[in-house]
Amino acid sequence: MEKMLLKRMYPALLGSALLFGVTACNDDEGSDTPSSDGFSPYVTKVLDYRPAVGQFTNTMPEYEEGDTQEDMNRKVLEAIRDNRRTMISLGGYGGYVVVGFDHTIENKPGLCDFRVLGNAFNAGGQTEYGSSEPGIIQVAYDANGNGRPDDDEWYEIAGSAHLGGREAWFDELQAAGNDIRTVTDYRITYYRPETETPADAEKYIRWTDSENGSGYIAKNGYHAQPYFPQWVEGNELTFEGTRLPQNGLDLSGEGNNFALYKFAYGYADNETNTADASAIDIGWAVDAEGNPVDLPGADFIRIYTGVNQQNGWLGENSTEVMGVEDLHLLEIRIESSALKK
Ligand SMILES: [Ca+2]
Ligand SMILES: [Ca+2]
Ligand SMILES: [Ca+2]
Repeated sequence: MEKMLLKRMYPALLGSALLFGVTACNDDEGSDTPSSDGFSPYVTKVLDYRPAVGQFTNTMPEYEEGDTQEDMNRKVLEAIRDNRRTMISLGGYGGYVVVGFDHTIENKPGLCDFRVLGNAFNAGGQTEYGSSEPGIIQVAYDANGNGRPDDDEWYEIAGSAHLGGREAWFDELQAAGNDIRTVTDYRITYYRPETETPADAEKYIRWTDSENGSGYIAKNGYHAQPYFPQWVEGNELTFEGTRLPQNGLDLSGEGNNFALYKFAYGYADNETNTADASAIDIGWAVDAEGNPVDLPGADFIRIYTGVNQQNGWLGENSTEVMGVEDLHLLEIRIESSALKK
């Protein structure tokens, strides 16, 4: 227990290391293995799971009649804890999950600190695109030590398309009609459908957004269950956050071969789980004005679907999550500067 407390406190001490004349960083090198300190490198808590509307909502994980929010949180935890790697879906834009750990994921200077596992893959023979459904990542350091992520403790990881960043494919996809803007303070509302068997499947669940946009989540032929999260009360579902550029391009021109282009770094479910570019440096966290913040670590991580786009028969862009890994506990060393090319 004492060791646990020390470990828990350690990141908080880092910020004041100079005051004490401590060169603590080096002492800790190499000791962060699961076997020596007993901490899990994986998710140990699910605080909230609120997917948006989507073709995998209510099935990943499965909603059963009568399930409450707590039941769904527990099902998500059963899926993604302990390296189980069972996929959960966050649905369309804005859907999110909030997870926690049995320790603080340390923010080591110059190094990536964790990665969110998803199901992104490259199309055959391609490095630029495949299935990339980027989730935006936020981190919270429990500064007031109350065991909860308070509203003023959240900071967003500024990935490659944040802060005016551009991707190599922007021009090509803009020419194809995609909205390639990154919009901060974006807000979307989905409306509960009146029927599960719409006469026009393309007009199944309506949404409106803060950009004066509106549209529908279509019901496709592969997934017949309700797409509106069934344990959520009320007829509207609203999400807010940053909205990323639309990264889906129909290569066929006939709606049957969608390439989902990859962002350079800093998102979930965007790169393959083994690629360095799927790793995240807590040092990339920024405040609401885009200024860097210097966090000692992360106690909680929130992931939300970052793109609002329908991709033909693929359906809506939805971030999937299979877990989170503390790279330091797993002794995986990835220098973050190498990812920011
Ligand atoms: Ca770091
Ligand atoms: Ca707190
Ligand atoms: Ca995915």
